[in-house]
Amino acid sequence: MSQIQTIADNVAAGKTKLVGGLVQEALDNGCAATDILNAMIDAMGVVGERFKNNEIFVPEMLIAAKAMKKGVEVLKPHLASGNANKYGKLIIGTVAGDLHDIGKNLVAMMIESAGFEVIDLGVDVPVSKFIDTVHENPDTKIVALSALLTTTMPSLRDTVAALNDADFRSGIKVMVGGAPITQAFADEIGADAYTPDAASAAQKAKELAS
Ligand code: B1M
Repeated sequence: MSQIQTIADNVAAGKTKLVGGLVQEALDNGCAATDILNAMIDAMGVVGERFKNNEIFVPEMLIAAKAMKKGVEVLKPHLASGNANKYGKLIIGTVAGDLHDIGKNLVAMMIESAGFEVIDLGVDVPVSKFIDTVHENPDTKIVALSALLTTTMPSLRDTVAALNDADFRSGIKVMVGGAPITQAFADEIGADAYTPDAASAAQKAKELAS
């Protein structure tokens, strides 16, 4: 079995203590950081399928997420190029009611490495927190919102609506993303941009800030 497959299997099985070492070993043996990352993302897809089929439950999803976070921690220096603060400030968070943060963290990491100063508000972020943070940081260029559940798509809609009504709206751009989000939904709720993954989010953020 390939080293990358072993990493994916251990992420899916939630073997947090093993994953860091396995990722380091694969890197030392010349595996590409992006290949390792993609395999870990696929592993979370497998975990999601198992959950959907009632083969595993929330605790198993949670430990798989912890294992993936450990792997990303080891990968981070190999994925991020550390282009210091060339494009200005970007505020990011997962919308209210939603606790998923792996995708949001990857987006934040890629955007930071593309040259933004990232203010990460975490998960389950109330609308008012996004608004207050822009007020506290009037030089903000972009607000980036993540939502992973169909049940938190209305929360994404509310957050974008509040940003669209805010006095600072003409000075910022609003980006959205997350597995259930589509370009059509982004257009419908009045966001400036939708991207499907972390790499395209970083590319789009640079375009919007330029
Ligand atoms: Co949850 N969960 N979960 N979960 N979870 C999903 C999302 C689900 C698809 C699983 C399934 O049923 N197949 C399903 C949602 C179904 C739906 O809404 N249609 C689901 C469910 C149902 C739930 C609960 C409701 C379960 C329950 O309690 N009964 C519950 C909700 C809790 C809440 O949020 N209120 C729940 C809880 C959890 C855990 C807490 C246990 C854990 C999260 C831990 C954490 O994040 N720290 C968890 C996990 C791990 C998952 C799965 C297995 C993996 C998510 C993940 O990290 N993927 C997930 C199944 C799946 O994704 N296939 C599932 C890897 C990550 C890299 O991908 O987050 O999609 P993703 O991010 C991508 C893109 O979406 C995009 O770029 C990223 C990288 O390329 N992207 C953006 C994300 N944000 C972006 C922003 C952008 C642009 C791109 O611009 C700003």
